[in-house]
Amino acid sequence: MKKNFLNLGRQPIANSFLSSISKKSLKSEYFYNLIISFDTESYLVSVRKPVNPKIQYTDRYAHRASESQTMQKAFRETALKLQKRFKPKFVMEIGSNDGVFLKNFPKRKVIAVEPCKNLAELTKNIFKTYPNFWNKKLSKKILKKYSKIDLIFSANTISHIPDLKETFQGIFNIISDKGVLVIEDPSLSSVIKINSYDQFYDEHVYVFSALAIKNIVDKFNLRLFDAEKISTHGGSLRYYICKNDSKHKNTKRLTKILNSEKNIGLNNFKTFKKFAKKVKNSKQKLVSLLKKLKSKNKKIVSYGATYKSTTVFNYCKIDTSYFHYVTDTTNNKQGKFTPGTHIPIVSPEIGFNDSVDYAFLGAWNFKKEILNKEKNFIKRGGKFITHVPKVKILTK
Ligand code: JHZ
Repeated sequence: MKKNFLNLGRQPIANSFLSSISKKSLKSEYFYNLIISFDTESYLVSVRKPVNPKIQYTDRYAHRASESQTMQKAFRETALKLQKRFKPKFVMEIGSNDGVFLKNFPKRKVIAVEPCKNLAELTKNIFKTYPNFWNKKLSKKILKKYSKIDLIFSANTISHIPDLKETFQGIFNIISDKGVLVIEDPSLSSVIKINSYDQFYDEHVYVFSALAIKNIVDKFNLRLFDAEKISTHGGSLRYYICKNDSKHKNTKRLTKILNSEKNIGLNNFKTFKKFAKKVKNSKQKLVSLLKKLKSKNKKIVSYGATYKSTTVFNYCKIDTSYFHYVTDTTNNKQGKFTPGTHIPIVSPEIGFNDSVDYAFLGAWNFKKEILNKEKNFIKRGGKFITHVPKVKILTK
């Protein structure tokens, strides 16, 4: 049974950066209610009413996975590690974005699946790219040209596809008997521990735990045989899945992770009710801190026009009355406006200058990379604000 535990209010599509804030474009802005629920049988945490993927993954998709050094390095290391452990003849990635993972493999050995046409365009001349949504039909189409796949990788994508049946039946069709499916997604345990409620937005239809993944894949004759904690996106889990009767042995570290999830109560509705209270508290603290700084005439900007910020800004009702603008390195976000709250987005070269007193870390998951890059800002007395794990002004 699905039980709701968190209401993050009226939200726009996290990726719908506006080109203009004319009356016409504001009128066509799409909103939905972001309500999060827990399934008491499968332990799956999900958006109660997912948005139609066709309005999310368009030819204007903004996120480029290569924008951070941290992610480039993480994907390079993951590719090497998987290559060494599984020695795949062929690798397929579901949700290949700008090719940041697949570029680490010989280009004749890879297949990319990327439904956002603008992203698929970026890689189609480098390696075989299917500009399609992942589903059973596509798995059959690929199998007409290729043999079964021994390594399927998908980072920050499986959690985005509402139809689990299409996802996993398609995977079951195409995975070889000895094959491995490797999934990475932000972990529910981290979200609960660090109160990163902004991991909930339209695209994150699911925030998985190992407990939930184990239950889900089991329904599709697949088996979770290993899992690993990774540091990306504020704490993620990497899941290793194979066919049910495959020889891959279940690992001790998987048992450890499953037990630790039970210990923190990821199989218990009460945990989520408690979390919802902490989220409300975080909102109050953030808004009162920003009000206080504004009353002292401080100039505050936000650093990184993340999808996560869409949740924070709209839930906390933070707009241009608090933030002058948001800075972001991504070309196709610059010159636009944040979804729902309409704060201008500018390049850091223009906006991250001496006039800024405080910068809210929208991209808090890259705190280390950003603090390292912005030493001069800190040296001259500029300060970062974060809401994760607690609302505070960073002193270091
Ligand atoms: P970042 C996206 O979420 C969407 P977002 C998606 N749904 C998902 O799951 C995750 O990614 C993986 C900028 N930046 O990665 C670049 C700077 O400006 O936290 C990005 O626009 N300066 C697929 O958007 C943004 O911040 C910098 O120094 O929450 C970071 O976005 C750095 C390091 C980044 O993901």
